[in-house]
Amino acid sequence: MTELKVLGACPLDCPDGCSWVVTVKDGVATSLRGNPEHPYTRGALCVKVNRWLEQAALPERILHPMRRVGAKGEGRFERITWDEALTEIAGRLKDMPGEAIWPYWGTGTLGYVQGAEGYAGQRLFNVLGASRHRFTICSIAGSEGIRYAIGSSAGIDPEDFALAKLVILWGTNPLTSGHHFWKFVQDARLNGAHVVAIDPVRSRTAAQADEHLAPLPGTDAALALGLLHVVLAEGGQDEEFLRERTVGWAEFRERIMEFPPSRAAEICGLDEQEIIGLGRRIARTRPTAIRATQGMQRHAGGGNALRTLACIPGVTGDWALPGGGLSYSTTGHVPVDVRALMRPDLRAGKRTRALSMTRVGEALLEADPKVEALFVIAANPAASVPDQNRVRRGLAREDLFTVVLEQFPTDTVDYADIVLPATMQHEHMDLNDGYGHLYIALNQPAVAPPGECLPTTETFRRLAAALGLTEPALFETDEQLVEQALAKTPGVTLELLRERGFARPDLPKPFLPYAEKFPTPSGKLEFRSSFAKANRQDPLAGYVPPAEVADEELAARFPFALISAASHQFLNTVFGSNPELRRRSGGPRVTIHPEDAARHGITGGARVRMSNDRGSFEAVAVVSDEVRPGVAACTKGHWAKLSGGANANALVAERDADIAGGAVYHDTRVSITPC
Ligand SMILES: Nc1nc2c(c(=O)[nH]1)N[C@H]1C(S)=C(S)[C@@H](COP(=O)(O)OP(=O)(O)OC[C@H]3O[C@@H](n4cnc5c(=O)[nH]c(N)nc54)[C@H](O)[C@@H]3O)O[C@H]1N2
Ligand SMILES: Nc1nc2c(c(=O)[nH]1)N[C@H]1C(S)=C(S)[C@@H](COP(=O)(O)OP(=O)(O)OC[C@H]3O[C@@H](n4cnc5c(=O)[nH]c(N)nc54)[C@H](O)[C@@H]3O)O[C@H]1N2
Ligand code: SF4
Ligand SMILES: [Mo]
Repeated sequence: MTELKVLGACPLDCPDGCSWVVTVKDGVATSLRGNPEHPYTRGALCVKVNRWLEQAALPERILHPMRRVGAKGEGRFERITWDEALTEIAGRLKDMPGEAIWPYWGTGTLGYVQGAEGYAGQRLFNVLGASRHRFTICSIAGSEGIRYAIGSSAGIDPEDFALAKLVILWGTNPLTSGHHFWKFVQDARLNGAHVVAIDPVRSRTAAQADEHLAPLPGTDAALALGLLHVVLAEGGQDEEFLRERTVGWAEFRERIMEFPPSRAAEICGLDEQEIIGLGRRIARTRPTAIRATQGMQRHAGGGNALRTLACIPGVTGDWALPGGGLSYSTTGHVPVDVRALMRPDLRAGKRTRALSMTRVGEALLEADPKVEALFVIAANPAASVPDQNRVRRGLAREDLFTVVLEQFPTDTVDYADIVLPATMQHEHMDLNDGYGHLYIALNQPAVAPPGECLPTTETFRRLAAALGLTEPALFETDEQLVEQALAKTPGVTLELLRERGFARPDLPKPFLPYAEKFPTPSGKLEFRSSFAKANRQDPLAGYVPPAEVADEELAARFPFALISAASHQFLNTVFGSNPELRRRSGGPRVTIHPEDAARHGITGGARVRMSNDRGSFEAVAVVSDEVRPGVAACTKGHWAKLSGGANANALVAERDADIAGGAVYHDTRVSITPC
């Protein structure tokens, strides 16, 4: 018997980017565990990925190419060979204008080689002159908002939270959405730090905090300005930092003065004393570290919310202190040569339109020129994109040719013309990092793929051949791709990664990216931003109200603001069909406050229907003061077809956030009635 330990990395869209070890006996993977050597993973994975090997062996795993035989949406297929599949796809693409093709990458894998970080297959789509894909689904509004203020969306190292004396967990639920961060919060606590959560819901995380503020969804920038008002009243600003290191302070100060705590309290639905209390604490506590992640920017004003939050450590001077500042994502600190992977030069200067991945309904039903071919790569838009009913009408178009590369028979697969079986992470090679730490990892294939599954790279190499293309860049191996991606990563080589599995590039610890300089045009933190001005945005950071949450007319018809945040048992819609994780999730649920329950005649355990003008879905009601009045909380990730035909995205609007076209999942008004 041979036994091997193969080092790999979790590919899922989670900040933690865990390193894992697969034990392989006689070619069969017998265990997959967290790598104890990895400073962030430290041996533990999570409730979801602990079931990875079980998931890989589920009987519904897609193992061979298939062609649709039923109506679109029905999910009836016949088995075909790879040759038949590729010949048919190549035949359909041959006479199509390039822009009629939309390669749609999702976040099923973030890998640089097989997934979203390097847009696996983009080289081929460049040669074809396909429409470009705008990655608006997750973090873009906040990233761009922070960039306006500090020049980059990459904040401080989450590990450095251990050095903070005040930790603010703002619109983030790490105990569910990336639990390895919690160790550093615990370390800070052991050193006497106070931990505050700001969340309309008493999430798993908020329940563990020392203090919890529950503002109305989408009002965080008003809260931030109110807190800064108190900081100024207390003299907690860092005058030297403001003078030497910032731009636009006089104007931003005026904006802060428009938000006395009484006004902020009214906008946020908070008690004025809560704002004064936290403002005073911020004024006197150095270093203060703010962890704000994607949840709080899924609102019409989400970009400016993150932008305004990034200004707080600019007023207090925390950006210059170890353990001070803000963390949203680390992407950008560890350089990976994405251009070398995607090769935009293969477009040969052709300009093509960009399509937003959160406006699928609009793009499929209204874009001109028409989208004629859709390639869905590690994505599940029928379940995860706003305005589900409209998305489905688009996917149901008879004249749309849809190819889905998948592992499981998702809601989206049901609309495919051709389904191509995809490998899972322990069956292919990839390069991964984590957007919540500073390590990079090589994922080595541990076992041979089951059935006829192929990695995304190999699928597109074969399609390029079927199309008769000869451009050598379309045929490079996965190993070559990894080497090209790493060419500019200081101190990290393929050999090193093969040996250890992961590496931290040459970055100091603690890591103070902005101790000396901000990567803005002025080199300073910009309260008044030249990037914003160039994008015709308000030059000054500030509060942009939520669209639906703050709409009083809408509130009369739809009294609840619906939040559909990360589920503890699923990762987006990945694991959504895993029987044990579904059982543990209890199925779709919605939590409302006891006062609201009484007013609307809803009892705990009853089936209820959430509705608005776009659609409806059903869930079991939970009545609890975990949510503030006026808010209803459910989770994302439930497959529509396993949940009565719809999920929360049947209710979410196809609307862009204030900055960069981000999605507005948590800015949704609904009514709730017993079924
Ligand atoms: N288990 C698990 N982990 C995941 C995911 C998953 O589906 N499951 N998804 C992954 C992905 S793709 C991402 S992007 C991240 C997201 O991870 P998070 O950033 O944690 O995002 P959410 O879960 O959407 O929201 C976090 C918290 O923000 C709160 N919130 C919502 N709106 C507001 C607001 O306006 N203001 C404030 N202050 N709080 C608000 C919600 O109630 C929720 O508790 O997690 C990743 N990790
Ligand atoms: N209501 C609501 N909806 C949301 C959100 C929310 O907060 N609320 N959050 C949004 C966010 S943050 C995100 S990031 C999106 C995610 O939405 P999507 O980008 O659609 O991602 P997933 O739902 O995870 O679906 C990914 C699919 O990829 C497949 N997959 C995984 N690995 C591979 C692989 O190696 N190859 C191939 N070919 N396929 C693979 C999985 O089986 C899965 O079906 O959802 C968004 N949707
Ligand atoms: S989902 Fe997140 S916590 Fe779980 S194994 Fe993957 S990276 Fe780690
Ligand atoms: Mo995401």
